[in-house]
Amino acid sequence: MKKILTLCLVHQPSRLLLGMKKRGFGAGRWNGFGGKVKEGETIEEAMQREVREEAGIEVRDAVKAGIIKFEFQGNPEILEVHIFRATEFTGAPSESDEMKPRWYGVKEIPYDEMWPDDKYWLPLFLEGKKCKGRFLFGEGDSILEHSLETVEML
Ligand code: 6U4
Repeated sequence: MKKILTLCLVHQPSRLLLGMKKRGFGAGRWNGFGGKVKEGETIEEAMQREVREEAGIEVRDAVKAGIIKFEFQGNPEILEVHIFRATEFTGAPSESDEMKPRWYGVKEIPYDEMWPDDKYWLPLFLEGKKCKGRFLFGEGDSILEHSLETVEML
């Protein structure tokens, strides 16, 4: 069973827009904006909709920056997260029911308050690379296995 999710990070030369997830899956963590792809939507459309709903902005130039599969031990579901990078947007980031946005300097990313896999792939993202990977989670946020590679094309 595979679920497709989107994750969009607005990356400007020295800063990154993150959102504090206020409820649901990943609550209490800083992350990019995104969610499930709905029936009838393309992955790009879902990404654009989630950024609009969660951060109140329209991203202009989003391009795919990664595909990472997440598995949880003892659970047959695979989450396939399609990661996008945007640099330009219209509107002003604003708080929604789901997320509280905030800019972080690229040298002050709050890795300890993010998904534990982010410290593996986000540095590659910040270098402008594209990546592909897989993480297997165990109990209590532990990463039991992971693979990650940079790629030219996704
Ligand atoms: P609901 O509440 O059903 O509307 P929805 O907004 O569609 O949810 P949600 O909140 O489940 O989707 O999306 C989860 C978000 O978290 C997606 O943007 C993908 C992201 N995500 C999931 N696992 C992640 C992980 N291990 N590392 C990471 N982001 C992850 O950096």
